[in-house]
Amino acid sequence: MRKKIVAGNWKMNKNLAETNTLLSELTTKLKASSEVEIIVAPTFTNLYSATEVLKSSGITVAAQNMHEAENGAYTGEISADMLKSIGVETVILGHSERRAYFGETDQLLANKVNTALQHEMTIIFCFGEELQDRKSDNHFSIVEQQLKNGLFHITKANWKNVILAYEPVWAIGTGETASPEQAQEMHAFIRKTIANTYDQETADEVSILYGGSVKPNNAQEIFAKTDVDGGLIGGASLDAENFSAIVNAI
Ligand code: G2H
Repeated sequence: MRKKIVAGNWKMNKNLAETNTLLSELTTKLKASSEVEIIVAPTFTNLYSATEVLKSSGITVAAQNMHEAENGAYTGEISADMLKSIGVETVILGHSERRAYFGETDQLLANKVNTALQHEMTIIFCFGEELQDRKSDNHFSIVEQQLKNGLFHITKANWKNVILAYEPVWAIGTGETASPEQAQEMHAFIRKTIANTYDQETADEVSILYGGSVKPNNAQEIFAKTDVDGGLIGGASLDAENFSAIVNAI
């Protein structure tokens, strides 16, 4: 059975006090369950306190990014070892905002993936096509390339540390959502691509999340699709009521 996962990507939102308030609201509203794994990704400065607040809540903490090097002269960057040393075991890599605004390429992401795996971290690997790719009917080949170039160098054994997040760029923070059918079609394609490259078992076991304007009013129909195993939630994860409703929609 694949894991159902709902992850909140808080992006560059919430200071320390706001983070603690939202986390304590979440711990009140959401109880640890074997049905769904809940992950939140506050910004770097609040990760340590988040791990403390969430201790024994069943909710885990992820970082939104990390550097590929072990350490060194990389002003402003954060390493895998630093994350692990404060109890953060999961990292989001390849979010479209990192790709678009910070020039993260497939090659760079492949290096970050390797570093995260060397540290036995779990990776939420994000990818997805832009609007022009979908309009020109290239969305499947773009997604396939992103996976092949950034991720498919890993071994079969490494897949136990990987969660995929398909996020069509045209649906991110725009209020536009892929229809449940569009999400299902792409998720099925992703699973088939993994089966062809690795094997069916690997494809069947990896959780594939959908991300892009998931809200309480559309989560249930998206999560109901066979190959959608949960969501990576941006805007709606900043409010305890909304995020809890989305978790409960699984
Ligand atoms: C996509 C998503 C979370 P939102 O970026 O990663 O954000 O739900 O605001 O579209």
